[in-house]
Amino acid sequence: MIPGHVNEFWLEASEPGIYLGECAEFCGDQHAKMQFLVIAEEEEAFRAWVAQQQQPAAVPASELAQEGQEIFLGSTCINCHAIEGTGATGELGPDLTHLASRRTLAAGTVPNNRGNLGGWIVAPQSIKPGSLMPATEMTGPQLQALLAYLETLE
Ligand code: HEC
Ligand SMILES: [Cu+2]
Repeated sequence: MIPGHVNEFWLEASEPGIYLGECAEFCGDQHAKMQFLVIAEEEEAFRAWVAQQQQPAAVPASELAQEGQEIFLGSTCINCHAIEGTGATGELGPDLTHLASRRTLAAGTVPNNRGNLGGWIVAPQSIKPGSLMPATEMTGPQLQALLAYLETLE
């Protein structure tokens, strides 16, 4: 969160469960929208999750999702986002390789579903003013294809 400064911390959950974390120091406009979920699991389930998260993104199967991937790779998204297994290696924004497996978008701001994802892409500032993601203009059909692709990123 602080450019050039690496913070490390240790979380200890004594029982499996979902715990909500909050940024604890006022750090800017969207401080209230800086949450994170800690999902604590039994070791076996955790290891399976890690192995799954280390896989590159699956090649999209449907024609619509393939079209969406082309739109993603052909637009500014790749300046800021990486998707393992594709040519997208941007580092300014979150890695999207397993986007569809996340429960929320933009650091706990909204639930991760199709409506919020579409709204986020065309108008991130309306969901989180001051966010470092600019709006991307696209036609309705382009957005639908892009969403079909992003939803394959389990
Ligand atoms: C200039 C850099 C930039 C560009 C271009 C950009 N993004 Fe982002 N994106 C970001 C940043 C920074 C965030 C984190 C925003 C936050 O949480 O406040 C983000 C967040 C996201 C998220 C939420 C991810 C999560 O885990 O919460 C998605 C989905 C996303 N971007 C998709 C896209 C798509 C699709 C495009 C292209 C149409 C795109 N972005 C273009 C910088 C960018
Ligand atoms: Cu904060």
